[in-house]
Amino acid sequence: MTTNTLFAAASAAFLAMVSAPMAFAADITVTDAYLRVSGAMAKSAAAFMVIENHGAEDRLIDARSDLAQKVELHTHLQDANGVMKMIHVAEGFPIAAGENHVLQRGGDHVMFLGLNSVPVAGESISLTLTFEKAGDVTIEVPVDNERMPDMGKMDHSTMGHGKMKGGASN
Ligand SMILES: [Cu+2]
Repeated sequence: MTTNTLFAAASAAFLAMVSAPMAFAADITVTDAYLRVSGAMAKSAAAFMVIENHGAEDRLIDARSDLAQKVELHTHLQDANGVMKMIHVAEGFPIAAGENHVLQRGGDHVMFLGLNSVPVAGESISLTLTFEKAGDVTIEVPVDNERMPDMGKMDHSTMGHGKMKGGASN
C-alpha cells in the first residue's frame, strides 16, 4: 500500500514535471519542413520550414540531430563584394509573437555539417529545435532534393487547377 502510494505520488510528480513545458511548446508549430542534401558528396545538408508562433515572442536558439556531427543555425548575407555567404548565427533567430518565421533557401536555415549518414528521398530525419521559451520541439523532416526554391511562396489558391507532375506531397 505504501509502495503504491509512493509510486502514485512519484508518477504524479513526474507527469507534472514533463507536462509543464508542453504548454509552451504548444505555442510553436512547425510546418512544411524539408531537408535538402547537398551534392553527390553529401557532406552537408540544410533544413527549411515554416515556424508558426501562436504565443509570445520567442527565439530559436539551438538545433540538434543525430544526422550530423554539427548542427548550426545559419543565414545568408551578402558580403562587401556582393557575394552571398552562409554565416553561423550564434544568437539564433527571433520569432515574433503571433507570426511565422520562414527558414528558406537563400535565407535562414538549419545547417547539418559532417553527415553521419546520407538520407535519401522517402526518408526523414529527426530534428530537435530549442526555443528560448517554448523549449524543445522535435520534428520529423522529410528529404526533398527536388523542391524548387520558391515552392513555399507559391500561391496555393491556384494549386489543384493545374496538372502538377511529380506530385506536390500535399
Ligand atoms: Cu548553411
